[in-house]
Amino acid sequence: MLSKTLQDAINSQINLELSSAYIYLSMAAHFEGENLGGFANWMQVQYHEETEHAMKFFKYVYERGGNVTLKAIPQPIAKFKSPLDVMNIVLEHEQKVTASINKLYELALKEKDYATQSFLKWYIDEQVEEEKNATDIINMLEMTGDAKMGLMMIDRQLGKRKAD
Ligand code: OFO
Repeated sequence: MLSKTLQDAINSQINLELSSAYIYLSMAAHFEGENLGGFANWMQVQYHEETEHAMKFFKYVYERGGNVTLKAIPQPIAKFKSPLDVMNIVLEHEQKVTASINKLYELALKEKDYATQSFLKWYIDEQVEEEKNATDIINMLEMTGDAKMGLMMIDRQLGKRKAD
């Protein structure tokens, strides 16, 4: 059975994952408005992934005899300066999520909850990918600079992203 401390920490993580989903949906809306359909697609796939991350935790809490309590989701940021600005916000956000997963893992270690340690390993690996994905796009955007053609090419590439 999950300890109350771990249960509360996982409930906060569920909130963070759903907040992430909401942030990415807001970014998808922004890109739709900017006629950058590829970026919008990438954000929508990301939105779905985040809801899956939340639901994986949701299921785990009940598997371990705990309870889920949902909290309010903050209003997401909706105004952005440029695609590069958006992707820098994504990277910063994912770094925050990584820190939060690491904290959960430290708590599971402290409590000698081996099942939760094992469960969290998937998220630790996932965060490596999340940060890499954002960094790759930032690098492409920085190489492109203000060139419209380069932006269109990146947009086309991001349009190919499909749900896993
Ligand atoms: Fe759930 O990984 Fe992003 O936030």
